[in-house]
Amino acid sequence: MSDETLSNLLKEDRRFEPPADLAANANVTAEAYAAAERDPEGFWAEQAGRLDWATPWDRVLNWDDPPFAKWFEGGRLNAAYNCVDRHVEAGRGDKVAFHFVGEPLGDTRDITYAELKDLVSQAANTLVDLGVRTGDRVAIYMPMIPEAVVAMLACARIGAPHTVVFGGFSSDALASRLEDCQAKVVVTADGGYRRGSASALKPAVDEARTKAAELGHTVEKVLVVRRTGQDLDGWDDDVDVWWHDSVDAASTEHTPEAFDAEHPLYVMYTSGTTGKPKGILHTTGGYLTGAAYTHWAVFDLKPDDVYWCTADIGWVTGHSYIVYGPLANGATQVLYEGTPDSPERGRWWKIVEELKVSIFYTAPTAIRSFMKQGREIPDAHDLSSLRVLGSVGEPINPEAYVWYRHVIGGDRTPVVDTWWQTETGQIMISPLPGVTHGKPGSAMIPIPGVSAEVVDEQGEPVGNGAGGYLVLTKPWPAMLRTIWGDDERFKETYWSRFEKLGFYFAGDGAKLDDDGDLWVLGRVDDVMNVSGHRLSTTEIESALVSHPKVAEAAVVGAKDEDTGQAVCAFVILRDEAGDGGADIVEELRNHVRKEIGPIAKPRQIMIVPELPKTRSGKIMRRLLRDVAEHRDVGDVTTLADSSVMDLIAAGASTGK
Ligand code: 6R9
Repeated sequence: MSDETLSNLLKEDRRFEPPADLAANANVTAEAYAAAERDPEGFWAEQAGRLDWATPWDRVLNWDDPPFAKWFEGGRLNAAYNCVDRHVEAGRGDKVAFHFVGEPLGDTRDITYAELKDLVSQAANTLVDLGVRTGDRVAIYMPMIPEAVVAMLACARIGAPHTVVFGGFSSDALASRLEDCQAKVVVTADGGYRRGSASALKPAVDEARTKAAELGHTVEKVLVVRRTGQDLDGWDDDVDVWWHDSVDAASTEHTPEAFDAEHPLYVMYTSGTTGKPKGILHTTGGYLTGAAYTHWAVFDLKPDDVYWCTADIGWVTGHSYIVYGPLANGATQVLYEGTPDSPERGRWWKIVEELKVSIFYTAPTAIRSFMKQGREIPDAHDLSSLRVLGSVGEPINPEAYVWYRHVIGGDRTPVVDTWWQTETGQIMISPLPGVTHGKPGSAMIPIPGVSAEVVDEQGEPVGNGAGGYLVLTKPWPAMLRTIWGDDERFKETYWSRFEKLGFYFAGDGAKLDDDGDLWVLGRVDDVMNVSGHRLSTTEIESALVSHPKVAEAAVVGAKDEDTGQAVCAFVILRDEAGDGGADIVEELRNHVRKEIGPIAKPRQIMIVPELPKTRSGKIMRRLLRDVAEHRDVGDVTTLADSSVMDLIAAGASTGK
């Protein structure tokens, strides 16, 4: 890591102390760090005590055959029972589990824990009627409606691992996942509401079923929720079953069976750097322990909080922080179906105001798009109910962090920047809102019970003020257990790089500042090498976003004859900046030069209307690299909106 690169980040000197009342009543205190370090297994055993176990475990961690972990060996439990029934049995059946808000205005529905228990039991009975047995896989391809959560919990209740496929994915993506995990049943809906209109889902399932059949895999049944009422062609009476005909008619009695702590809970597909997506396997006891503990600790959850995580359940964040963590903790949540700006740009803030949301968890990309639109939009709403804000998915640029805290949080709310991955299952590195101060752009330190380091090529800790690879040095309960059907790829991808040391390689670059606080720099493959200097894409993006005219920026390294790689930036301007003026490109190039140094000055800056993003808001830099290096744009199937590339390519060819 070059000296210029490091010193730039070390310049951040803004600090935000925890609010006094939050600190005084915080769920976690500073002692937790030391206690967990003294006895990590004892610490996690204590956290597992948050759950109801039908049979207690004999051994907290079996790490005899690394990297294959077994947590809470011998223990048995039911995840759905823990997320639903036990709250009803404890007399909290009337508590709202979900305030569901559909995209069409006025389409709302509150679901209590008692109602959720009935719904999950009914759906579990239906899945059994459809032939699903313990261990069978069920795919879920749904909009963000309560039935999606119900379907996940129904699977968990009968021990059938689910695989949720994001509703924005194509039928090809769905087919390959159905085939890879050999899903017996698909749960879907006729469609969902997005940007003011009904978009179809069921036809993609029909296509995926045909494609899976061509690959030699037969999906036996498709359970269909009627959400939009749109016409459906191609209904197949032998396969397709309406939810309202089956689930609504099923018994609300269903006895949950306890499963082994290591029983598979779900498979979540995530894209690898190359090749086919990896099916990340999570199991029951350790995963639920990790999700429940972190949700309680990192968001300082209290019984009367109204919590809202804006992720889609097709992403791991939706699994850990809409379904398993919050429900295991008996929280009241908002579940919102649509886009942030439909039917108007203030929709999210209207929901926060109306439902008095107190904890809000979203992604930096959303924050930057609100910055782009200007603060008048959130300012028109009363956001005073908010007390903790969270960020996930990418490094949050310091300017976006400060804007989030100031404009959305009214400078009262801590911002927790939470680093974790599909593979980690739970938040790993994050401030604790009542304990740690906030530092814009830094994910700070590992939470209690988690051991992370920044190391060099040899696996040696780099020490404060230096950069390297982010590794996890001890097993943790929600860790992935393997890649579905591919133990070798699991070992190779995550455990081979520092095999002798037994470290988990996260694939992210990071640095420690002089205080020892951690800054995630993005994927290791996002690190550029310009004339022998290592530059992080994140850092140059943050420099661009700190310019008042810039809303969002994506930086890639493109091949360059002189410098090896050259910095190419794609920039979205804030609405109020108009076209930025005639000299905007030079102005921004010089701004980066001033912020970071001459080496980081972009060779090229393109002003674009949109950036290509995945469903979880991550910028697909691979596609931008194609544009920067004048190649045809490759596979766009995992983009949330594939037409974006046409807009960018059109801009690039006109030299804008
Ligand atoms: C939860 C989730 C994982 C990758 C991860 C890293 C990036 C996530 C971050 C962050 C910096 C944060 N990432 N959170 N980078 N700061 N707070 O996003 O899972 O979709 O598997 O992505 O996302 O690069 O390695 P997943």
